[in-house]
Amino acid sequence: MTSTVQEYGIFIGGKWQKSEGKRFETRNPATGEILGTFPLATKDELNEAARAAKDAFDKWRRTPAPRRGELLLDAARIFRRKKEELGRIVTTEMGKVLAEGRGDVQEVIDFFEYVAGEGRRMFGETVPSELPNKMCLTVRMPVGPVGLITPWNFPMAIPGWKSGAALVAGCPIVLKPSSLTPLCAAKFVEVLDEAGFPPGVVNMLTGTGSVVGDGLVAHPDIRAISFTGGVETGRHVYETAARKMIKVGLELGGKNPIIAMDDADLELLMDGVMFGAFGTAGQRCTATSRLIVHQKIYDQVLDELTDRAEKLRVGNPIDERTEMGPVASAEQERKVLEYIEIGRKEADTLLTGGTKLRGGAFDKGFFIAPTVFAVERRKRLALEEIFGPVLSVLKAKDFEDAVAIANSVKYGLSSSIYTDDLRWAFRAMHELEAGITYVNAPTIGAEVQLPFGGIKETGPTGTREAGPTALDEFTYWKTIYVDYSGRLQRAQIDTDRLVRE
Ligand code: UN1
Repeated sequence: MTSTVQEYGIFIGGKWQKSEGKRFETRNPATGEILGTFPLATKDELNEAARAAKDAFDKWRRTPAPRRGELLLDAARIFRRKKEELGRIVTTEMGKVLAEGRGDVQEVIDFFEYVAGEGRRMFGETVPSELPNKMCLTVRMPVGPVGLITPWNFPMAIPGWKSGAALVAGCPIVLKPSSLTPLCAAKFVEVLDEAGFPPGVVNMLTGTGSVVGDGLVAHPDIRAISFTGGVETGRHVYETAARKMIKVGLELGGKNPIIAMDDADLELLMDGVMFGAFGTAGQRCTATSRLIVHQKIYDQVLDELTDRAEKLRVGNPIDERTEMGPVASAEQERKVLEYIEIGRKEADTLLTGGTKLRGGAFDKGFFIAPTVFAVERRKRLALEEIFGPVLSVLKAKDFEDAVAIANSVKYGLSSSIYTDDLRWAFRAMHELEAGITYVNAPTIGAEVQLPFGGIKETGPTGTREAGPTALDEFTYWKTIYVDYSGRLQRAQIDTDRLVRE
């Protein structure tokens, strides 16, 4: 029996359409099974989607924000109903373990519920005027149609963050998902469609970075871009957006450290490091990719870590017992193995792992053993983002040295310290160069009601997704002055201090 592979289209103006473009496949990274085929949308289709978003803008911006929020709440309810089905799709297409696949969907539910409430807040300010019978206020205005370019590692959650904020703000969206996870994107858009967003408010195009991604950033009708991905692509997006003089939100990866002080609770530390480093097979922007250990506990930590990493159950992520799945693609596998090779060449000490897993079911997928290297501070494994199950352990003399190592990279997304000493904890909160600092918890696992983003090359434009700050990417501030005095009043000139009549 031949099973037919489902063909998906692009979503423009409220309709699924066939595309003129060639097609590509999406596969399960654990088994190689083909999950569907998707179009490489063409330049014309991109223009059509941008046009649909532009045409929808006027009505959508005039739809009261609480109503826009209600549609997100409706979508959240559908996500809740379909959570198991969608979680399994995340796991099947992207390779994270099932608990995390469900978590990916949960993050959409959480954020949609949260940001729907922004529809009823979206506070501005009222500010006193220096003149009598005059009022001043600020309101948020939507920037216009926006382009959302999303990665494969959170194939529901990140489209959820970006679209939830854009939609409640009043911006129609054109979503361009990663070509590794188009099925998740299609399922995501199906939910928004079912929730009943008006035609043109939600659009989705699969395709190449050069046609769809670049095309979106450069398109004159697209008024802001929100991008999550690698630094080099981010730089290119930033430059193109700058030439067009539009807003751009960038979230570009990390080399996130956990500092382990000599008073750290070791059991707690090990649980945190294992989850932070090998959760999602290390493929989170927030993944713990450096463990910076106080010299006094260094040897003990290395021993424990090696032991724990060797016990981790790697396998098909759809099996509930699996603790770590494959990496997401052949390309990812190649990149991670390349870094392992660099570690070997640079004479870093390989403590465990360092190989592609082979034999039986492993041969069908992209499985890499949980890998731990002891690394010196100036080595490439200590500085560069790997985005895979590879942890670099570094030795620090004391707290100051640990912070210096932590801050020595070009990234600044997440960070963490394990200690029971308040002085170290509070100093770390202030001194770690990162958008997020955890105390006695790993670098992953941000919650949606708080700002998420980084500094340095992780977040050069200073935007923050999630939390109340999510709206900043998609709105600008309008300042309004209302003079009800009935005469011309001149700021800075009519300086009489008292009202006399
Ligand atoms: C990412 O990897 O880009 O904090 C996002 C976390 C998740 C989000 C990660 N909630 O680990």
